Amino acid sequence: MAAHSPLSALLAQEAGFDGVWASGFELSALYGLPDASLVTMSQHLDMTRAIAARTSIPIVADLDTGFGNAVNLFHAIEEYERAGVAALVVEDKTFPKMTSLVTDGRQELVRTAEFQGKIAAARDARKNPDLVIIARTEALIAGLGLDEALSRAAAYVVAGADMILVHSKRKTPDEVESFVRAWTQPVPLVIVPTSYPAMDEARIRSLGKIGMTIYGNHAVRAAVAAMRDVFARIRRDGGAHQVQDLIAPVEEIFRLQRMDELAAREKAYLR
Ligand code: SPV
Ligand code: MG
Repeated sequence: MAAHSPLSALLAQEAGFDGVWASGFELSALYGLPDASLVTMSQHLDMTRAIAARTSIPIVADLDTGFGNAVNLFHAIEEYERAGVAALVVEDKTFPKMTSLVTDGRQELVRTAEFQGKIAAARDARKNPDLVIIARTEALIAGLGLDEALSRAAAYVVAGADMILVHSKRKTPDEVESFVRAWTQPVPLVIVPTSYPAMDEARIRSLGKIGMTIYGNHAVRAAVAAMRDVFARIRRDGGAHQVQDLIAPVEEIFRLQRMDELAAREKAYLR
């Protein structure tokens, strides 16, 4: 499940998700900015570190394009590995990137060989061989077709990717399903079925080759919908007297903040 903060990551963990997607889109939205390489690596890395400090499930970090070329990516991998992530996703777009799901966005891809160099750099940069390097192809997002997406993904496997993320903005699962059916490499796939939610987990499992599903932006969208509702209600009613059932009790926020630990420490150390 996507997260943009330690709090949203904690809620994802409590809901039972296997991992947290440290999403670039979500963090950009949190700053009220487009997801177009405007939020810096250090901003995203700080958020990722803060998530790691408050959660115990694996973090899949969204490195966008790697914040530059293969040398920038090498540095990013070292930093994110030190931050404690379990997996990293790097996409084959040019830097600065354009967010994937926007209609008629400028979607430019780097050359296949250049991206292979990035995967090689990512592999060499990691110290722990269990750090999962996920190569993401945006060929379908860029409208380059299934053959280009398959040939790029195969080339990224040759370069050493542990998994392949194939992204699509079709409103139906057919494009991704065609990719999955045609995929013959011994490397599992990752999908982000945001624009094709008809692809539910039962359908994903039945395809057999998908090792990870990312709910890409549902945390920030849920937060926006909930805040908008409550804010409108308070404006409409001229007070907060009707929203108690719509919002979490303050005690629930205390629990998420671990106020009990604070109280125990006060008791133990304040003299
Ligand atoms: C993100 O959540 O930042 C992603 C998924 O990369 S998407 O926004 O669909 O490209
Ligand atoms: Mg992203």
